[in-house]
Amino acid sequence: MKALITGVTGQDGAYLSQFLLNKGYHVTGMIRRSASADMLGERLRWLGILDEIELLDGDLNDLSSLIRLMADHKPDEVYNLAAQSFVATSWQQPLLTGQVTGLGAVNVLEALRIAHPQARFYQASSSEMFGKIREPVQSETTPFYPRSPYGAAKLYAHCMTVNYRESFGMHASSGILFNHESPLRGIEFVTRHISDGVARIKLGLATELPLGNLDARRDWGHAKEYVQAMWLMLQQDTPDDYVIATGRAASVREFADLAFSHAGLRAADYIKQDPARLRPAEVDCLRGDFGKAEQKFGWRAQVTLDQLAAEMVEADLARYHKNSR
Ligand code: NAP
Ligand code: G4F
Repeated sequence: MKALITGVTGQDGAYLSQFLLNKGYHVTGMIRRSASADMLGERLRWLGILDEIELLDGDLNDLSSLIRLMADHKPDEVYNLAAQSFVATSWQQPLLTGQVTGLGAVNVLEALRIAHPQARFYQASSSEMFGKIREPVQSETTPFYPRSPYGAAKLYAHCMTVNYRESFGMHASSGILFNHESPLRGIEFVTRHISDGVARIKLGLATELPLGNLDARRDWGHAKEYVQAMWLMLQQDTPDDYVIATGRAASVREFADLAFSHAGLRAADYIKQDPARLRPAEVDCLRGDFGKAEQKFGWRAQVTLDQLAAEMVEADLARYHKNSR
């Protein structure tokens, strides 16, 4: 089996590559041209799989590169994970976010439709589409109300995935994934910002941790488990949309408490409220109903929030120890 992953250098791309390699797949990752090409595969290197993946140039904004990839490689499965994925940045760069996160997905769908329509397609949709939530626990049937340019762009990509499935009979599925984290999470996201901050404070490299809205609640799971759900969706005979979540929600403050206490510290002694980190519009609370995924293909999250926080803090402590040697 051959898989093509866009966004292969990101958190999910790295874990999905590892998962598919273990299943015997030939994995091709699309990477965009960068002057820092030697730094690009850092997460893949961390997992020890960089040399096992075929990396090819392409960009979500460049339809011709996508058509060429589909025509030349004819992958059985295509996972579209590439995006401008940081919500806060989407207010600073709304047009780029729309182009990459929204239209970019349609470029991939078009490339497939033109060059290789029989491939199975996965779109990385997001719980951010629920935004100002219409139901306390969100499922596949909950109405959407995006609260950020990122959420709006993801919703467009999501609707187009459904549309290509219904219009052209393509095997296109959309995973509405709630927040998922890991030691490979980008440092700009709150859980990794916290685990990195805890490590620096523990090692005497910092004295405080600036944070924005401490009351925001998220349904945080472990990325390693979530990429399995992506694959399971594409193994179904019929394409569909699925919520992937743990079903539990915790606040930023609660996650910080877990992370600090894992290092033997008290969060309240170090957190500093930073108004610059507040967002123009906030998503207050997300909590997902994963019942459909569990019923259709037996997926359920196993890792607890405490285990996740501990793993992330340990990994950041290890990174600083390694760098200081
Ligand atoms: P991530 O770590 O931010 O990775 C994003 C990837 O997209 C990177 O490989 C990046 O490449 C690539 N990319 C950005 N712009 C591109 C372009 N124009 N052309 C080609 N590649 C481009 O994101 P993630 O956390 O792994 O998430 C994977 C996907 O799931 C994203 O679409 C995200 O929006 C979505 N999602 C994530 C979560 C979550 O909690 N993690 C939840 C729901 C949905 P560079 O390395 O070159 O920057
Ligand atoms: O970690 P975050 O930046 O993730 P956010 O905005 O929920 O988005 C992530 O999850 C989405 C799924 O729902 C993905 F689609 C998206 O790509 C991304 O992976 O922020 C989480 C919460 C927010 O409410 C934010 O306001 O944490 C709050 N927060 C408080 N202080 C902070 C901070 N967020 C960040 N990044 N940094 C802070 O200092």
